[in-house]
Amino acid sequence: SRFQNVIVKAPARSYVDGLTTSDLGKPDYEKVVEQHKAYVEALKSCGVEATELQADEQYPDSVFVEDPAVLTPEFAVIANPGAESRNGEKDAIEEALKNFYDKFYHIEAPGYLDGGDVLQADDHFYIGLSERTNEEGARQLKEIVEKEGYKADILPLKEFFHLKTGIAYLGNNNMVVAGEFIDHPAFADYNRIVISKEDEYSANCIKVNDTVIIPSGYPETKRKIEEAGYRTLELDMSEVQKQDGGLSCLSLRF
Ligand code: CIR
Repeated sequence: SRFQNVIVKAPARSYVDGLTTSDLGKPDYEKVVEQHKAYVEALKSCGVEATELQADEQYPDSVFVEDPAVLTPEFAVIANPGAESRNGEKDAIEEALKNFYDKFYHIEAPGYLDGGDVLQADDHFYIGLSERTNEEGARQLKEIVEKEGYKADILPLKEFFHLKTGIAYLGNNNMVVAGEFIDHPAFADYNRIVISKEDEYSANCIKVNDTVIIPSGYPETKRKIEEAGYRTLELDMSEVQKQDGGLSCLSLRF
C-alpha cells in the first residue's frame, strides 16, 4: 500500500524535558530540530505530502505524533495516550486529521492506548500491552478494527517500551523483528528479518512507499533490508533516541 500523506509536528524547546527511560543524556534542541527537518525531507522524497504542525511547548513529547492516533485508509482512531503528560496531545491531532477523515473512533477511559503499541500488517493489527496501553484500551481498538473487517491480536509486552520499538512491517510478508518478537508465535508465519541485540534500535524502521527509512549506524540492518529487496535511506536519530523515540514515532503515515 502506498502512502500519500504524513502528519508531523516540529519539536518544541520543551522537548529536552520530555519523558525518557534512556540514559543517553539530554537531547540538544538545535540538533533535534535539524534531525527532524531531515526526517521531513526524507519523507517528502518518498513521495508523500507533509502536513507540518507547529511546535507546542505545553507538550514536550508532542513531536511523537504516532502515539495519539491509529490510522487506516478508511478511518481514524483517536487514541488515549497512557502517559498523563501526553494525553492532551490528541486534541491537536484530531483537529489536523479532520482535514483528511470523515470517520472517527475514540479510545475512551478507562481504556488507554498509544499508537506506538499498534502495528498494522496488511489486514491484521497487533496491539501491545505496555506501560501505556492497557487491556481495556487494546480491547476497544480490537473491537473497532474487527468491526471494520480487520483482524486483531493483543500481545502482552515483556521488555519493549512500545510494540513498535521492536518490530516493523515492510509488506510482502516481510517482518523486521528484534528481541522478544524474534521467536514470538504471533509472527512465526512471516519472513522474519532478524535484528541482533546490539542493533535493536534499528528494528524501529519505516517503509514509506518504495523506501525503507532506517536509523544511521546499523550496517547489518541496512544489509539485511537491502538483501530483502528494498532501497534504504539512513537518518541520524541520536537526539530522538535520547527521548525513547524512533522513526515510526515521528509521523502518522496514511
Ligand atoms: C514518551 O515517553 O512517550 C516519549 N518520550 C517517546 C515516545 C515514543 N513513541 C513511540 O515509540 N511511538
